Amino acid sequence: MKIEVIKADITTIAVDAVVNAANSSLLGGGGVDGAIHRKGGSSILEECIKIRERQGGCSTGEAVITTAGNLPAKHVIHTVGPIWNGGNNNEDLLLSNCYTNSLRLAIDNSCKTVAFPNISTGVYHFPKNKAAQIAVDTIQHFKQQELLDKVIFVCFDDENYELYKKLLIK
Ligand code: AR6
Repeated sequence: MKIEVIKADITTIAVDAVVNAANSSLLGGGGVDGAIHRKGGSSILEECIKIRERQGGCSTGEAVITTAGNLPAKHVIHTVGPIWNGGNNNEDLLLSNCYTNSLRLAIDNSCKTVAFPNISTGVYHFPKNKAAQIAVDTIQHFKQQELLDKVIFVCFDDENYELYKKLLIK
C-alpha cells in the first residue's frame, strides 16, 4: 500500500473513496464537510438521512459510507472526528479510530484507493502536529494494508502539508 501526501481540495480527487470529516448528525456543516456536500450534490445528503433513520447518526470515531454523487470519487466515507477538549478525553484514540474504521469500511466496499482530509484539525481544533502524527502512525500500522493500493493524505493548508511531508518523506 502506497502512502502519499498532496496539497489539494479533496473534492477534486478521483479515488474509490474520499473521507469526509463529518459531525455526528451526518447532516452536513462547514469546512470539508460543506465542500463535499456542495460539490457532491443532494444524493449524498439523501443517503446520510437514510443512515440516520436506520442508526441515528454516527458516533465519534465511527464511519459510514454513501455515494459520492457528482464528485469524481466513487464513494464518500463520513467519519466523525473528536472535538479537541484538552487531550484527556480520549481524543487521540478516537482520532485514530476514525482512520482505522474508515479504512475497514473502504475494504468492506471493495475500495482500493482512499483519500483522507486532516480530520478534526479545523473547527474541532485538534492540534495539527499531534493529529498528523496520529494519522500517519495509524495508517502505517494498519493491519490489512495488502487489501489496499493507496492512501492519500489531502492537506488543504500549508501548515498541515508541511507537517505531513516531514513525517512521510524521510
Ligand atoms: N479539501 C480538503 N481539506 C479541506 C477542505 C477541502 N475542500 N476544506 C477544509 N479542509 P474541518 P473538523 C481541511 O473544519 O475539524 C464541519 O462543520 C481544513 O483545512 O472541515 O473535523 C463538520 O460538519 C482542516 O485541516 O473538520 C463538523 O461539524 C480539515 O479539513 C466539523 O466541521 C478539517 O477541518 C468537523 O470539524
